[in-house]
Amino acid sequence: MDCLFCKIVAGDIPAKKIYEDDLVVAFHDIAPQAPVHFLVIPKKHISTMNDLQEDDRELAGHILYTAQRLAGEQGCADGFRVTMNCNELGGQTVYHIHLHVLGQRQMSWPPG
Ligand code: IU
Repeated sequence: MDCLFCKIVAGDIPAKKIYEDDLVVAFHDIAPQAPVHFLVIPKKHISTMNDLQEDDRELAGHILYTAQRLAGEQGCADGFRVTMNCNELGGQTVYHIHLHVLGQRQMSWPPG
């Protein structure tokens, strides 16, 4: 499968990884939108949030919990934002789900 993030999981494309376990990988975003901006992705290929299945509920929770834990480790315990874009209308550009974690700047609402 020609998926960029699957290649990062496999180690075929370099990424600044900050965490890895049997289910997820986290790495710094290549084009950071905040002083801290990393992505938490499942090792399993799931194209969009719409493709999550009931069996993926534990994995989805693990992604969220990993984001919280790493946000603290990256100095964002006081506040941070998580975002998962879904499909073109939601601003998704890479079709392997990823949770953005952004921190160390003031966030505003609504997002663009
Ligand atoms: P999006 O939610 O699908 O729009 O986010 C994709 C993100 O993946 C975006 O922030 C990119 O900067 C990031 N990214 C990356 O970290 N490494 C890459 O090799 C590529 C995209 I391509």
